[in-house]
Amino acid sequence: MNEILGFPDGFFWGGATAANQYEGGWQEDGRGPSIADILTGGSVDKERRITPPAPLDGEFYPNHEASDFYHHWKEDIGLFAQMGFKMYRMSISWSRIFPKGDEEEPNEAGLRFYDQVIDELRSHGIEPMVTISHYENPLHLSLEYGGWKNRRLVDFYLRYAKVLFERYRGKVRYWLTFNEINMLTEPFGAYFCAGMADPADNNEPCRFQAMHHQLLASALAVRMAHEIDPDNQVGCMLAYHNGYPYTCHPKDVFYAQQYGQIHNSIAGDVHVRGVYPGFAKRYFREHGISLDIRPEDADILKAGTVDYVSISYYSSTCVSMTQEGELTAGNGTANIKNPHLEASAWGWQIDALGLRYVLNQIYDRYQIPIIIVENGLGAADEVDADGRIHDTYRIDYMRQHIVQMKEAVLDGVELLGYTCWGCTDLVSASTGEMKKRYGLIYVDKHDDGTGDLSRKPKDSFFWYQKVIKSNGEDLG
Ligand code: BGP
Repeated sequence: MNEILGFPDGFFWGGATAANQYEGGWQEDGRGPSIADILTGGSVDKERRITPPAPLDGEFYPNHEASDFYHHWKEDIGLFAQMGFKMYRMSISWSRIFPKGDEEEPNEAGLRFYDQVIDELRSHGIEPMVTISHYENPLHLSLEYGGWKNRRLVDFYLRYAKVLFERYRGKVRYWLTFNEINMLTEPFGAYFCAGMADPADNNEPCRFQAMHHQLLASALAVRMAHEIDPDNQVGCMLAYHNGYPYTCHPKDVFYAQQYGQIHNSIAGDVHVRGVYPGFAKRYFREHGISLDIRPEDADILKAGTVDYVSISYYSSTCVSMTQEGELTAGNGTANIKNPHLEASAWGWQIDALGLRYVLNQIYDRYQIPIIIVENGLGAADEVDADGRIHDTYRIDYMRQHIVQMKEAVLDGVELLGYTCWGCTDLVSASTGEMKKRYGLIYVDKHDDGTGDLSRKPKDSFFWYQKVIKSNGEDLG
């Protein structure tokens, strides 16, 4: 028996971004508006607002320019290469390719932008991983069709996915169909995941219906990707909700199990096993959720299971039957605070061991490869008097998590890669702030829209460079 003693050769170290939060160029070269373009800025105590059907005069819309990757792609990829990235997870802006989403023909100028990006990555030996849909439906699909509660979006999505699979055949091998599809179990997901702008649609039946349509679209896309190129590897992406029982009362323990089943495993099981689990059926029945699932859907789901699972993991919380206890924020959630953990300035509790726990849990359940495609610390970095950014807290966060990833690998988890979130500073999805920075590369851009967009490596940049060079052995 060969024992694994560390990260495997060829481990995909890298970083991740999403077009809507990073790219900017919102009206360039024929791009149409997306749902992210009508989201105002916000802050930890001021909610972002959705302002359909168009941006309002006098409001600030942080995603319009974002970090302007649209004009800095060559420089940014050069910096990724300097860090030694093996993989870069990016997303493609759907409305750059199909400005309204329901056209027959794609926008060639939009594709040309990604041609350059993908070729540049490959020229540096960086494997691109593409998220096909990351929080940015074309806005027209929301206004005209009501977003993903409408089954017609499945066809529009497949037309778009086909263009990408054909265009990037042989150049992109790793794909993700939908970012954090299971956020649809939370109110946050109605708009971000499904583009359902009407508040009346933000209820469980609509959100699970939208999820069903996305699961169908995903399964059909997996099959299509394999037909177009058998080398394609298509994964799902789950925002992994890690909710510990708040007490050892069996009711709390059981509640925590159910919490994980609903929030992680409904979407995960359909993606990986191709069927809805029994507890989903019971949950739907007992919560008055009656979905439009057609007879042909079972075969579609069964025939389009994913090749690997990817997750975002930032923090953990506690959950309890009684719902009593002080609440704290997490990615798309607010649950009970854990007295044993510290938190980021945004209240997200830092729990590196939780990552090992989660990786084992997922691998025990599915036994297919896993990639961590988001992890990192959102912090209000400042440029110091010496002109540098000393983000030791981010280094500590990443170090602790990488230590636990290695433990999970030693536990036998088949972990293929790690792309830290927001490797270059970008707009926060939940708050719309630039101030909540995740990057190893600083971008001179601020919440009032000022800044010259110049890039500067932070201390974490040089630390991560060493980590990658040593394949995760030198974490000093
Ligand atoms: C995930 C999203 C990302 C990202 C990240 C951090 O939910 O996939 O788009 O933004 O979380 O969250 P936030 O930006 O809200 O800090």
